[in-house]
Parts: sequence; C-alpha cells; structure tokens
Amino acid sequence: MITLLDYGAGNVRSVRNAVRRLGCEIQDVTEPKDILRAEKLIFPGVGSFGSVMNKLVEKGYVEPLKQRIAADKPFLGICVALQAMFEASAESPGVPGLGVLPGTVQRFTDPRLTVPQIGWNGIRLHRQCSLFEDYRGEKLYFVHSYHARIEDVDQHWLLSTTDYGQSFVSGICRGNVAAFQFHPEKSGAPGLTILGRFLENESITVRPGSTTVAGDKTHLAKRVIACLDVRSNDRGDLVVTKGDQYDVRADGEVRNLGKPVELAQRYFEEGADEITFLNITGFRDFPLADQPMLEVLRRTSEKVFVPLTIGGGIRAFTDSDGVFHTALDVASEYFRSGADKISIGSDAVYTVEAFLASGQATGKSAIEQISAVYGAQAVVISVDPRRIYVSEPERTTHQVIATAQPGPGGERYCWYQCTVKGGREGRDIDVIQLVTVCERLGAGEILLNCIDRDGTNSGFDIELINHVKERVSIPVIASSGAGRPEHFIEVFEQTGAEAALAAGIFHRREIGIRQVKEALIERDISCR
Ligand code: 1PR
Repeated sequence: MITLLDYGAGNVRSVRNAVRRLGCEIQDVTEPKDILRAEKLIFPGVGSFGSVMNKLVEKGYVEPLKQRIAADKPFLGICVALQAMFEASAESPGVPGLGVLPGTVQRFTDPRLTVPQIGWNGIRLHRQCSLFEDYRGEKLYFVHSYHARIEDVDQHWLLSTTDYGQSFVSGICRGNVAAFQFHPEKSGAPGLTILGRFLENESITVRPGSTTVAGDKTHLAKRVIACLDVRSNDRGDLVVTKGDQYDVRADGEVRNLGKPVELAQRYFEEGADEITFLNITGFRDFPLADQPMLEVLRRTSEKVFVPLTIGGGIRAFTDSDGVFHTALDVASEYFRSGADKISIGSDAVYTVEAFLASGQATGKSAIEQISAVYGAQAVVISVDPRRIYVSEPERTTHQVIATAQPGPGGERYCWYQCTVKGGREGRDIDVIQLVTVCERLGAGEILLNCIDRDGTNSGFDIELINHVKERVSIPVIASSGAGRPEHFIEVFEQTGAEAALAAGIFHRREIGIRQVKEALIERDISCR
C-alpha cells in the first residue's frame, strides 16, 4: 500500500497509474496524520514552488512532512517536491520551503540556454543506491526551469547530478528519504523500474561509489514526438485523422487513420519521447462537455508512461447552461485526466492581438492563468502559420525573411501569418509577434506547425524554424512536413529546435520512430 500526497495541484494521475501498473494499491493523504502514518509516501511535485508550498501550508502538511523526513520513514519526492526540500526558491521569493536542506533553488541563468529544460537527460550517480540497482545509464524525463545547486547539498544527501549548461542536483537521498528532479513515472521503462524498487523494497540502501559512467557530461536528447490529430468523423466516431495542408477530408470523408488510445500506445512502445493529441475541432465545442478527449487522456495515461500533451479548445467559455468556465478550469480538468502539458492555439492569437492593441498584459489570459498555477513548462503554444509572399520587405509591416524558396510569382521574401480555427482564418499578426508575446506572458514551449508543409512529406520549413528560434529562449518543437529520417537529421543539424514532431509518416507506417532514432544516432545527434 502506497500513500500519495495529492494536494490537487495537477497531473498526479500519471504517478497513480504508474504505481498501479507496478501492482500496488494507493491510498490518499486526506488529513495531516496520514503523512506520519503512511508506510511509504510519494510526494509528486506538480506546479510552481509557491503554489505547492501554499497548498501544503493550507492543508497543514508542512510539519508532518518535516517530522516524517526527520524520522527517516520511506519517502519519495518528485520534481518540485525535491525543490520543496530546500529553504526557498527563486521561483517564489518569500515563500519558505520545508528547509530540510539549506539553500535557495535557482533558475537556469545562462542566457544561451533554452529554459525550461524539457526532455530526456542522463544522470550521474555519485553513490550506489538500491533504487538504481537495474539502472544502466538510460536517459530520464526532466521538465523544469529551476534546479537545486550542488554546493547546497552535502555528501550525505547528494545522490546524482545532471548537466544542462551547468551541473545541478538531479537526485538526493539520505536513509529512506529520496527525491528526484526527473519524473520516474514519465520516464518509460527505466523510470518504472526505479519507482518499482521504491515500492517493493522495505528500505533504501546507499553505498559509496558511483555506478554509472556517463562520460564527461550528460546530454539532453533531441525529442521525437508523435502527433495525433483527433476529431469526430461524420458518423460520430472519434478518430485520428491527418490533413494535407490542414484539409483532413479525402473524397468528402474525414480520413480515418486509427483509434487515438491504440495509436498512442503503439508510439509509446516504438520509442516516442512524447505524445501530442490535438483535438482539431476543439475550437467549435464546449471543451468540458467534450468528454471523449478527457476519456482518451484517462485511458492513454494508464498505458503510456511518457509525457502527454493535449491541445484544442483550451480557452474560457460559457456553456449551454450559461455557466462561465475559465481557461484554468478547462486546463485543470485536462491535467487531472492525465495531461502533462496543454497546448493553446487560437486563444493565444486572440490574446496576443489584445496585448498588442493595449500594450499591456491583463493577467487574465489562458496563458497567464495556467502558467501561474501549473508553471510555464505546462503551457505550450501551438502555432499554425502560413507563408505570405511579398516582392519587397517594404510591402508589409510584418517581420519578413529572405527566402531561398521563392513564391509563385518569384517573390523572394515572405512573412508568416498566424491563423486561428485550424488554419481556416488568417489574422493580421505574424509568427514573431505571436511567439515573443506568448513567451513574455508565460508560455513554456512553442509547437511550430507550418500549414504550407503539413502532410507534404517534403521536410520541415527550416527557414521558419530558424526565424522563430532566433527570437525565443523557450523550447521549440519543429512540426509539419517530415517525410524521411533525413528530414529529422536536417532539422536538428540546421536549426536549434529541441524536438521534432511528425504525424502522417508514423500513422501510415512509412517510417518508424526507431528508424528515425537510428538515423539520428548515426549522425551523433543525442537521442533516447
Ligand atoms: O485553436 O486552441 O482549438 O487548437 C486547435 C489545434 O488543432 C491546434 O494545435 C492546431 O494546430 C490543430 N489543428 C487544427 N486543425 C488542424 C488540421 O489539420 N485541420 N492540426 C490542426 C494541426 C498540424 C500538426 C500535424 C503536423 C505534422 N495539424 O498537428 O500533426 O503538421 O503533420 P505531418 O507530419 O503529417 O506533416 P485551438
């Protein structure tokens, strides 16, 4: 029996599912005393440092947690839970942490770094630990902007470090108390094995001596993401579909490429680093009445132990009974159903338009609200741009690029127009305006589609990706146009994209995820 500290702050379903998958029963902490009574306690950190600590204070959990740790009772903290063990965090000045370890958790400050760190990185074990008995140096899943500093952690606590621009603490352990910056529940098979050791062994044992030879440094992998565009077909069945330049109909029918949960499971087994679901007609529906997507998430998260992103219809809305729901309500429901990140499309465009018109942030947009509660790393902006060619840069007020692929009239310049409603409506806003304002408002990642390339198998729009990458410091996922493994090599060698996403080639089994990874490894591109 495992006790879970679920303080209602985000996707705790993944931890629940992982524990169940490993054959254990779960009970929840319902009152402070449960924290001390529990045989084994998992503290899954979800959200920002401040929101986690405030919840712990509100529920009276702080003292029992400190007592449990002092009494050396089995404890496993994940992600922000590791950070909460310190005195404070730069993320939430003035909010005290548990103070089990000294020091303040810091943000990654190197301006050359993409922050948050999102993806699969290695760990270097500084001591042998029974939780890592079967660990062979596999990469594990991280998602964070803040990190614990090595100088704050003495040798009795330091378990592992990881490199991302600088070395930081990725694991601490003393007696039966352990905490990781990575997410074992989202780290595929090796993560489940680590978690399994905590569940099955009575205690944690640690001995001197490192067990992994990770070379000089650990490296963040480039991610390969499988994307499932989901909608109802004309018979009302929820299907994975795929468009050509966003047109998903062939012979008048919505293309049907499979069932969402089954396909997601296949991609997990084939080695996808992440799975994205886009509810492509979400802009039309009432998001919370759209139960099939929530159900898809719930069922997928029982079987898939890598990060899940969901997009489509994340916005504030008034339902058919006249009840108003904030975008935060909508996102919270998706997080509770198993999403690790939500992606915002049309609503981001409207938000940026309003921002550019007024020159100020309201604090009320979906991006700002969700980011404040769940952290920037949980907010992805899905951009649907298309090229608008111009003969001279002066022909538009928008930010143009000189392109090596001229337009139909031989135009040598273009700008990228943002669209809403699945590309159906172009707006007077360019991709640079969109991504820079979204980053400023608190978005943590850009999913950069390209309508011109979507479904063409002709390769990613390298010019677009470089154009955007130069202007943001959050991760960029290149999307649209993958047709061959060489396209993934190209996008990682010619741009700084952190991840590449594809749909059609995987659905139609033209190329497998393993084939893509093998091609990347052959070119020495770090991947999982
Ligand atoms: O506006 O917040 O409701 O979100 C709607 C979401 O649905 C957006 O993320 C938008 O990108 C997506 N979407 C809307 N209509 C379509 C469509 O195809 N008709 N799909 C659509 C976007 C692009 C990618 C695709 C890649 C890779 N599809 O998802 O997977 O282009 O494809 P490829 O590898 O086959 O080339 P909101």
